[in-house]
Amino acid sequence: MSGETVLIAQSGGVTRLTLNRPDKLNAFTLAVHAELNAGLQAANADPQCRVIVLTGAGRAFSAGQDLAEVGGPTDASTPDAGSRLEKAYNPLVKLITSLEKPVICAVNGIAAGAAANIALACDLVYAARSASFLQAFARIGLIPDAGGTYWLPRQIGFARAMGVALFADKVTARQAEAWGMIWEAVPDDAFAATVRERAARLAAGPTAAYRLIKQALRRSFEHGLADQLALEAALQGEAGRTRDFREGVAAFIEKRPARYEGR
Ligand code: LHQ
Repeated sequence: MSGETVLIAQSGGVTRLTLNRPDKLNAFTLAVHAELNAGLQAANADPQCRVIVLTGAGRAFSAGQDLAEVGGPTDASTPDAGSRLEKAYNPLVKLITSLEKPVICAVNGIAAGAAANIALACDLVYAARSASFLQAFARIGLIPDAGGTYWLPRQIGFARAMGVALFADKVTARQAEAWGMIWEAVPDDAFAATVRERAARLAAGPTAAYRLIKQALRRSFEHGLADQLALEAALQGEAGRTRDFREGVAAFIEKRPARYEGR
């Protein structure tokens, strides 16, 4: 199933997608977009997959758009930056936020440009302590895209969002964790094992409920309290009809670990 630019591996309910252009710091080309899109859609549809992990090969997570592919504004043969967003990045961000399974972004090294913001669209971000996040855009005369202007003010607040966008300095993994931009910064030597353990833990969990938790939290951005309470009631109704809920309660009463099936 793996393509040339995105490696795909599955084991124990976890589908791992690895951006694989390490000599170009896993920069995004149209080929990467096509393979990543297909891989994510396949994982979402695959009943064997209960958790998705997105990571990068080599020393970077990704350097964002491959700048050699888009060229400069004077090159009439290259696509307009806005249309590249509409054709490739915006669909990718919408796809990631609509996936039914938990998506862990394992930021193994620098995440720059659009890649930093693709990470923020994922459900949980783990970063190696040596990794960093770089809103590189203003360095080359662009604005944060791929959802950056949406996630940053919500996750780290307006003042920090403005600072990281205008100065375009690296945000370290520990700073990102302290600011609430990511879930956890993990020491480099424990990074791979930690991501594996967390992914396995989620894959053994009540994944039907995870789908509903994701919907509830993601849609909260659009809602006032009354609408959100109504949404919780509807989604909880659905969760309460799952086999996993019955199993969770039975396991609690019988004082044993639950065996969740994800339905
Ligand atoms: C790269 C790249 C890269 C190509 C490193 N492209 N080769 C959307 C719509 C349309 C238009 C534009 O953009 C967007 C969204 C965006 O993502 S815009 C932002 C694009 N990304 C950047 O501006 C970041 C550019 N890269 C960097 O600033 C540095 O490479 C960082 C800080 C990420 C890492 O620095 P170093 O660790 O010093 O590595 P390096 O710069 O030496 O890079 C290693 C190689 O990777 C090198 O190739 P070479 O053949 O010389 O060894 C770089 O040219 C290549 N590379 N980023 N985005």
